Amino acid sequence: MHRLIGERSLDDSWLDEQDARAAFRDMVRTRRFDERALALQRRGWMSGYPPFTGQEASQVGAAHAMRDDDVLFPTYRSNALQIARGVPMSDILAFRRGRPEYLSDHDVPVFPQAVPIATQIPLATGAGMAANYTEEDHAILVCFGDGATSEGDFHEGLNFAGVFDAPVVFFCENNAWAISMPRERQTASDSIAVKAEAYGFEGVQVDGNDPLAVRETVTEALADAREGSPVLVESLTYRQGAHTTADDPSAYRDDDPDLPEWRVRDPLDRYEEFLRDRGVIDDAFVETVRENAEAELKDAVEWVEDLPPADPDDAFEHAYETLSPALVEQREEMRDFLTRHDPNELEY
Ligand SMILES: Cc1ncc(C[n+]2csc(CCOP(=O)(O)OP(=O)(O)O)c2C)c(N)n1
Ligand SMILES: [Mg+2]
Repeated sequence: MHRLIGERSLDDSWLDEQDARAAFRDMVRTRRFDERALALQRRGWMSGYPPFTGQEASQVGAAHAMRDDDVLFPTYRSNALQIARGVPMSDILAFRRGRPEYLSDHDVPVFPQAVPIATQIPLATGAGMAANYTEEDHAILVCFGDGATSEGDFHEGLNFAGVFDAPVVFFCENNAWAISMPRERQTASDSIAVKAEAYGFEGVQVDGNDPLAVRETVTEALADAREGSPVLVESLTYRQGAHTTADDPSAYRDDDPDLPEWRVRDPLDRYEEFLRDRGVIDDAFVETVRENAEAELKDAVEWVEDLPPADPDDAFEHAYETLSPALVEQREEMRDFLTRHDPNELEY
């Protein structure tokens, strides 16, 4: 398997013009989505938002490597991956406004976004083991961050996958930070990829800011997984913005991170330049892609604004068949609070 980092990136040998344009289109779509979602959050449209800007190449590359029937386990940070897989933007915006996920009838096999760190990893391994039992040949791609690798769930999930030959690609987006915790303080290992060795399968690092390299790597990894060899992919990328809209990164990192240029440089600018240099895209193409993304977003936002308001009681649904007494009490407290406050007047 390749080790695709740094100067070997954006290699012409992986350049299929049609696929390359499709990746560019999805990177523009998702970048506009992220910018718009942040702006909407700022005016109180949703309570909080975790931006992914800087990780578009990583997520679009992985999405384009997946087969239609491959199953995705996303996190709160993987919106670009979901959108590039075919989840409508409106579903994700509605979710962030308190609606159940995936309101539309899209047919992307995707699990709910995991917010509790790493909990999705053993579930994804279980889904892979289930595919083995039922003799289906789809694979699973599970997303998580560098911080998730310090959780027990990460180790349990990878251990089971190794022992039971689960068809799973463990897709770790190493964006250099877990909120305020830098990668060097997260683990003393040389890399995250190297951890796969302990579970008896392959780990690989890829330049996560190169959509072609990520696509190539994840395609190979999914093929191996289907053959019974799970793979851990460490996608080296960078979180350009805040952890979430509730975070202020200036409190813990300066503007000049100690990372190579390819890692911190904007992946969209870098990729656009690469494609323009080779005549794969031009002004007219870029303009059309931007206009289409804008129109798609406008429709998505309007669709969500036309929905009836979310029911606050939904926050207590879907986890337990019968609510525990403590949760019943919390729901009463919330209902009482809402009789005294207008949710639209609350400051987030
Ligand atoms: C089990 C659990 N512990 C703590 C948190 C609080 N928390 C939210 S995001 C986060 C950091 C995750 O970092 P990483 O895995 O690198 O993902 P990133 O946010 O960088 O995409 C933490 C500790 C949580 N959501 N779940
Ligand atoms: Mg991280």
